[in-house]
Amino acid sequence: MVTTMSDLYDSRTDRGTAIIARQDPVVYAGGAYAQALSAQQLASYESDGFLLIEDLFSAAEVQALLDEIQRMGKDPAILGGEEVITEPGSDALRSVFRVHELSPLLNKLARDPRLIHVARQILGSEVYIHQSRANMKPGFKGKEFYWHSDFETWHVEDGMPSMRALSCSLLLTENNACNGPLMLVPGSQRHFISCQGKTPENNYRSSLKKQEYGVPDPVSLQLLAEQGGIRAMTGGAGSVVFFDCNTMHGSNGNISPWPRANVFMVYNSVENRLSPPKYGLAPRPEHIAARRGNAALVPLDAPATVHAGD
Ligand code: 6CS
Ligand code: FE
Repeated sequence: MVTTMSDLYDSRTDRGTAIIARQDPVVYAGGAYAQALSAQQLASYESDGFLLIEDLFSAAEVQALLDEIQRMGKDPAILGGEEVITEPGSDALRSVFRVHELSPLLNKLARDPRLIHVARQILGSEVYIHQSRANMKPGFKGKEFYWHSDFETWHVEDGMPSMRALSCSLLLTENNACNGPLMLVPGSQRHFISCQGKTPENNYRSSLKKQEYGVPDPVSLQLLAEQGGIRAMTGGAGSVVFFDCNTMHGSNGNISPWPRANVFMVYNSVENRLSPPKYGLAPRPEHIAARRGNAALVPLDAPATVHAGD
């Protein structure tokens, strides 16, 4: 007889929608694994499911990163690759994935002490990059990202076992009320919304332009928003938002003239490496969900290791 462990976070089965209480911590190991956030910042992250830190990067650092992303967005070698996603209905650049491996400057950003130590502290272990991307949200053309929990997708489509990952979004332009800032639902990280609909093969080919599966139902969304409200992550370039992998979020289209460019690093715990995807789905490509490139990242300020014979 084959017995299978039931999945705590079942989603996209033929059952209806459901709200399931989170069984995983939000802050691991009491937040003692690394020292980056104050006790107050950590408590705020734990209760809201996110934390906005303004002006974490200087104007010069942001400019260098923006220049690099804009250069990548014009590089024929990159434009011809599968890492590039265009906006639905136009050729405008929506996202570039795997930026931490396409660019040495972005690789350094992934290992920057201001980001990686926050991830290590919250996740209570060493970390690696599960996914990185630049989202361009160009003026007039940038389309919305509908409400979703990243974990719901990563659990079903990538086989991520637990809620032990977080995203960090570095604002490369000002994010204001008009250009489609990230919106988060405080407290939503404590509820897993099980979604309806069976995932088609190769879903990522369309989902990264417009998500159709893993979309939460309106009743659950209304409940979450009534409990926690909705907070828009507006701030100047150089600000950073850290948010839990299960925090409900989305953003509106950008009909303003001002681009909204952000770079995302998704840190996953080395104790939460990917299993096979659910329901026999084929694994998504490496540039969307790292399986091979999952060695612990070395922080930029880590003491140099002494090799035998040195
Ligand atoms: O499918 C994914 O992994 C991506 N999709 C969305 C809408 N957000 C998270 C992630 O970048
Ligand atoms: Fe997301």
